[in-house]
Amino acid sequence: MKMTFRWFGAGQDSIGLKDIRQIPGLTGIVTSLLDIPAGEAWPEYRIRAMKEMVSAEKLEVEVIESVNIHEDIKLGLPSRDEKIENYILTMERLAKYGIKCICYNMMPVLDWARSHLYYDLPDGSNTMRYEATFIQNLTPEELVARYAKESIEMPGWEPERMKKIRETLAAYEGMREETFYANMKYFLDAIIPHAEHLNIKMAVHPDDPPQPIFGLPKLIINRDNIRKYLDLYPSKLNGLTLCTGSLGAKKGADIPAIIREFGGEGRIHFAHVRNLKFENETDFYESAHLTSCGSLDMYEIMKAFHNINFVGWVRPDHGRMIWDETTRKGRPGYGLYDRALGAVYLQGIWEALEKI
Ligand code: DNO
Repeated sequence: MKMTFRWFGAGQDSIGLKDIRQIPGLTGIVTSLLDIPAGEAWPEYRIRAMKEMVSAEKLEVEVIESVNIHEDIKLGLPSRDEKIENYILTMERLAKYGIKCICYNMMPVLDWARSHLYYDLPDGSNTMRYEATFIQNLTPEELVARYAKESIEMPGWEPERMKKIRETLAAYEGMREETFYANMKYFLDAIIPHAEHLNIKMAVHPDDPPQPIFGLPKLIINRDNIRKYLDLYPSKLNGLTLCTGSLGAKKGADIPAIIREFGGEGRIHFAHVRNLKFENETDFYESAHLTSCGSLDMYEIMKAFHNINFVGWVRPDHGRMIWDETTRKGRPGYGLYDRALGAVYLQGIWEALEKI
């Protein structure tokens, strides 16, 4: 595996590449050009500048997280073709600068969601939390306003997207699951041949959390639906970002089995590895990465990756805010220290697995 770290980009992240570089064992970062709206082609000069900035710190950038999918594509609107063409242009330009994997998601309207962004834990740190009834009692606008007040910005909750939230939610009303799958297939049919030609691994991220919010369809949430999605275009380049925290937020999900099944077929390209602690059947908070801190068995998860000889990219995922980060403005879940501890912990497990 290659251990990486998420960096939101110049001017978009309070954490610098110089700090990230000091985390032991990292090969590189995963990043994006967050200011470019979904549906537009990424200009080559921007990709080049990003690449040069990261290379100057002796870090690699081989994974983009994310190139977002425009809502018109998910909804299957006639305007999707132009957005898909732009997506392909972006893929071509990224390939030219050494990008080997693109993470994206098919979540309708909202990327990941939490009820609390800075939930206090007894040890003085804080973390993100998901309380299902809390979210159900909010309107979409109230949730967006809550995030806007508490955070500089949630990745995936870009202000431009959120301005049209009511309109976009309405567009999904009554959409059947099969229509959604057909729209995804239309997208995959168009882009995967280019991914094959460019040798770019496409890695869809599961829906987070794996339960409906505001009545929106949530499809990529479990083993069967992942199978269905990957079968829409049976190419190795149509693969998965295995996110333990997203799939693992469904109680009872067998993450190691999912890793063995899809990883064994070479369909897992990128992994987000983190833990969470269940409070009841649906609610959880995001704990430190250690097995002893949460509900997921991180040793079994890493062992499954080891069993399949995983050579793809891994990153620690959301961390708690610790050591005074609580007072610093930052993107929820993406402070420096707890994620750095996570990166080192996961590498420790890996080293032991290599030596057993
Ligand atoms: C949250 C992230 C997601 C992820 C996208 C991928 O922390 O894991 O926002 O980047 O869903 O497109």
